Amino acid sequence: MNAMTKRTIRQTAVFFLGLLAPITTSAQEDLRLNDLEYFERQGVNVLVFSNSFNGGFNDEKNSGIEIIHHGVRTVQGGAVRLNNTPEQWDLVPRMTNRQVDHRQGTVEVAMRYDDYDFDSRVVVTAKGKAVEIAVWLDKPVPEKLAGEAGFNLEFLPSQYWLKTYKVDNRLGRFPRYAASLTTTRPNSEKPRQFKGFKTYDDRGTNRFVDPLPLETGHSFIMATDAPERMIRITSEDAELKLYDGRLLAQNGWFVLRSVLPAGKTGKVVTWMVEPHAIPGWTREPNIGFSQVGYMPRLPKVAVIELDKTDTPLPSASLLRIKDDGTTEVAYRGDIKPWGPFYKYNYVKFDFSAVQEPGVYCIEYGRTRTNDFLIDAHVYDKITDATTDVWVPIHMNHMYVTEGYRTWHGEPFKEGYLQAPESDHFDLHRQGATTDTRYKPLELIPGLNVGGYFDAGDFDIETGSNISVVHNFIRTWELFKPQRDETFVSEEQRYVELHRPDGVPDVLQYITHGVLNLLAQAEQIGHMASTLSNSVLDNYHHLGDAASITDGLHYDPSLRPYEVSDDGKRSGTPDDLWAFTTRNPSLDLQAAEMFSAAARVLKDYSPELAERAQKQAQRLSKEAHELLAERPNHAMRNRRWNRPAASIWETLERNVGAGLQRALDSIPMKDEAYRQRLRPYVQRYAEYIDSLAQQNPYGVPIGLGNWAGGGQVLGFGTTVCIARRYFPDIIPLEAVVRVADWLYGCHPYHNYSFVAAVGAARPKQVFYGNNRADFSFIPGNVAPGLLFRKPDHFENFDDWPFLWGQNEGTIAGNTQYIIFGSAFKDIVAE
Ligand SMILES: [Ca+2]
Ligand SMILES: [Ca+2]
Ligand SMILES: [Ca+2]
Repeated sequence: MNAMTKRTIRQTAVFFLGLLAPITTSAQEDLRLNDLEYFERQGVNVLVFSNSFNGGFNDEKNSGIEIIHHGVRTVQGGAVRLNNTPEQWDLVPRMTNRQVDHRQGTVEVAMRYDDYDFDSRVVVTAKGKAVEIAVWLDKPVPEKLAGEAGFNLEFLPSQYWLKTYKVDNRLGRFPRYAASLTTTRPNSEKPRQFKGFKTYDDRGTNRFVDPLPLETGHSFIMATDAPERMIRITSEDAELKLYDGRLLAQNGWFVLRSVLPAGKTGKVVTWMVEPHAIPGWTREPNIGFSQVGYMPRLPKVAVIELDKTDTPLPSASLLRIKDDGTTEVAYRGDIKPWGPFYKYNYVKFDFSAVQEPGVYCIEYGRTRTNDFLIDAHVYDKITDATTDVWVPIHMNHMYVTEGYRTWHGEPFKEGYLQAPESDHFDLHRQGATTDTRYKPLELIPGLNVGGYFDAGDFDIETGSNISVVHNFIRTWELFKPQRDETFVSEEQRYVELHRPDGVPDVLQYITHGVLNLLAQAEQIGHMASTLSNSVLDNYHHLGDAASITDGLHYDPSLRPYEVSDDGKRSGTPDDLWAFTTRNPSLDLQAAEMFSAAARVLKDYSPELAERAQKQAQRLSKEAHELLAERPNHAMRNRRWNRPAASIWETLERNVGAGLQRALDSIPMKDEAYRQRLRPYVQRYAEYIDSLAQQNPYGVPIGLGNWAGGGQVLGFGTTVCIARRYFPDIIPLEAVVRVADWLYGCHPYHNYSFVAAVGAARPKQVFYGNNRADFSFIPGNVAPGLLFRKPDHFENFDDWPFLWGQNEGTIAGNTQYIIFGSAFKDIVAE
């Protein structure tokens, strides 16, 4: 019997038996290695290094052996590791070989730690409903790593906490919060961390913290009380130990581990891992729709994501929730198949015909969505939380308060030191020369003013801060928003949310960005690449930004943790550094921004505008001279370094790359320009059309290691502004796609990617700087849907710590303000 026949029989059975339990044939299949090179049975996928440890930020909790269990990636990190509970900056193995043997049903991976000249192999073999994971060594574990190297597998805390486990014959429950035993050991015993950095401040003890196991045994059954998470793991040749990684880092996972035996070669550790599959399980349909709701006359199309074994139903209904709380069918319509896209199958339900304002929900088979509005005003508030809450909370060098709550005190009062030559943990470098008049570790005066925290961290990324100012300038020039909900006093270094002060907030936000960037240009002479942490142990800070550093100037003549008699200096090297290697192309970006800022600020703040204009001219002149000395410099091809005429070349080459800039120029140009642009807008409309063929959502879906939210916002903004000038070419339907996507019409789940905004069901956790509280900062926009190879899209909403899906950035969130403003403007037409 082929799979299709089986499915048909099962579906038919379900159909005839109504809602009785489905027949369970397919769930009884064994695990088999599929064409996408992972082990599969209905409800269980076991991936073996489909994603290896090579992301930008070391251990991203996204790699190694992974298990997608009833649709949720709950297990990852399966590999030979050097710590009981590895942190982000602990060493990760480099995959040196991966071999898939379909005949034997095995995947073999070779991995290597270059720092220790240590090689190992892991062989995974399907054995009925389980996989055998075996670790092989051709040479014994290096002496330095004996007792440290082990095979680890990590379990997602938010899916396992509060659930039971059984170890041999003992019972236990996964803790909601980490509160188990630890010990300390000499630093000399700790395997090296990334580039030799240290994630911890040992307070002068010279010892590191090592978690002790919660349990030890040879047989583990995890989640005996939750069939969708139940996994049985046994080992006859090795002891299994369960650890809680959250003791060291809030983003740690539960870790099951077997230390590799010293002095041995061959097959040294063997585990049998059997993830339970619920008989007859089919993934619930995910009905994607806009949680913000719909305007009466706009298109309304839900995209329904179905398990590939699920047979689409012929129709779906829109239910109206009446004023007395009862429901009635407002519309019943056909389901239109779209087809497969990666792991799932997609159908659509178009209910555009319904235009009567009201409260509605969608019913598809047994699945009913939460309610949403159809109303003319549903989009009115989509940018308010971002402008009124998210942005001011990210203002650096200010005390920020809201009602009874203080978001943070004034950070980095001691200012910034000249970075010495160094490598860095957040992908920065300081070259051999400082390119400034300052000596390494000398205080650069005046930099602790203005600027925005980068994202979930607290550094000032100069490039991103330039984008922020650009985005606010664009918002101002396009829409002139007079909204005033924020009190900003640069003199008092004080910000209060929801307190109008008579000045449009956007002008204050531009000013705040410009103040830091101007300080860089004036004090350093050019733009710093970043103002960032000098030590890793305060880079991963979670808490009040004002407590990242001690606020005292670092004085190396004092002992660590010692404070000078006058209370102004300390021996703790926690001050942030300015990375100052000169980059003329960054200076050019800054010059362009300063020039635009001078234009916007000339009435509001003439003195600041004049300073900005002065730096714009100086930086531009010097940068062009420096670039001229580098004849083959790649920057020659960058847009800001090309004459204006080249816009047509750019459009000719790639209409997507040039259209936004071309559209932005329309107000300054004549009718002939607009006519010359028409064919390119037509070409862009064809691209928009082609997206609807590529995926069921019709937006550009990124497959990178950071989800493609920024790309979607950029696309949405271009579509909106193209529609503004060429409504006969760009259909209204294209405009709503991006809003639908952001607010819930996307794969995996149907929650809005924008925190707390107008939506019935926004996401509940984000990778903001309050992520340790499993919370969010209102107005944040998640990068969204992260692709894991070979066929899985994901956005966790119970685990905030994966930055690639849940972190919002200042550049991205201010881009959202432009998109939201443009979108409101277009749909109001
Ligand atoms: Ca950063
Ligand atoms: Ca204001
Ligand atoms: Ca300090």
